[in-house]
Amino acid sequence: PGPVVCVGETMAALAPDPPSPLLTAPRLRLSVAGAESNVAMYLADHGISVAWLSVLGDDPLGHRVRATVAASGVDVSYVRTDPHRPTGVLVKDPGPDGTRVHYYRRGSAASALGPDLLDGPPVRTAALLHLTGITPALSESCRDLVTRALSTEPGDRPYAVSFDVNHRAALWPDGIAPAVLRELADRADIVFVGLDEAQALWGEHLTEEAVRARLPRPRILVVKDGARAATAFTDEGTVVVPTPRVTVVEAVGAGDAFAAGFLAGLLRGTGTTGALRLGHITAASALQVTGDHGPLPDAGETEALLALSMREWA
Ligand code: KDG
Repeated sequence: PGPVVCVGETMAALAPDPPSPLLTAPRLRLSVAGAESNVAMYLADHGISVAWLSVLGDDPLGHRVRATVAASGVDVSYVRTDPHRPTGVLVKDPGPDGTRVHYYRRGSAASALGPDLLDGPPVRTAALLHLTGITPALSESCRDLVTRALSTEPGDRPYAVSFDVNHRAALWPDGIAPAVLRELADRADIVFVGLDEAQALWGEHLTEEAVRARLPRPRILVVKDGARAATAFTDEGTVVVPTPRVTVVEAVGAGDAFAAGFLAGLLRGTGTTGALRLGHITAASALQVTGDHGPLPDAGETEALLALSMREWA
C-alpha cells in the first residue's frame, strides 16, 4: 500500500514566552501549528511513511513551516507554494482563563486548496487519507475538497479516509458546523471525536453510545473523553481503554497526537486495544510539552506499555 497522506493548512504560530497576556508580553516564540501536519509528524515518529499535502505562501514563514515539517521526517515534496497568497498565522494569547487563539488565515495560501488535489499524486496512490473538520471551515474550495474526498462510498474509494472532527468554533459561520461536520464524519472510514466536542455540536448530554448512534456508518469511531478514557466502536464490538495519568503542561496538539498513535497502531496491526493504547501514549507526549509536538517514549518503552495487562495499564 502507498503512504498515508495528511491534507490541511499549517500556519506559523506565535506564542508569548514565557506564557503571559499578549498585551504586555515582551517576547514571542515562533513555531508551527496545523492539526494535519501534527498528525503527519507523529506518524513519522512512529516510523510510518507519510506525506503532508498543502499550500504555503512563498514567504519566510512558509519556508519555516515547510522546513519544520520536513525535519520530522514527513515527505513535503508535494507541498506547493502560492506566490500571491501568504502563509497563515496563529497567535496565542494566554490569560487567566486559559489561552485564546487568534487566526490570521483568511485568504491564506492554503485557503485556496481545492478538490483538484485529489486527482494527482500522492493522494491517488495513498493507502489512507487523513482529513479534519478544520479544512471545510476555511473556504468554499476547501469544503469542496473534503466533500469530494468523502463523496463516494467507502468501498468505492481507492484509499481509506480518516477524519478528525476538530470543531473550531471561531472558523465557522453561525449554526452550520453541527450538520456539516456530522454529514462529513459519517462518510469517513475512521472518525475521531472528543466527547465534549460531540456534546457541544450535537447535544449536551450525549454519551459515547449516543455519539455512535449519530455517526453509525464509519467502520471505526473513536470517542475520546479526555482524562477518563477513549472508546472505539468497530464492526467487532466496542473497546474502552482508560487514559493513563500524566501531568498536563498544555493540551493543544494532544488530539492530533492521539489520532496519529491510533492510526499507527492500526497500520502496524496492533488491533483496536493496541491502537487505543498507542493513541494514549502519543497523546501523553503532546500533553507534557507547551508546543504541539513532544518526544515519544523509545521503542522498547512503547512495546512494554503495549504489552501491559489491562490491570497494569490503568
Ligand atoms: O490541533 C492543534 C491545532 O488546533 C493547532 O495546531 C492549530 O490547526 C490548527 C487550527 O486550525 O486550529
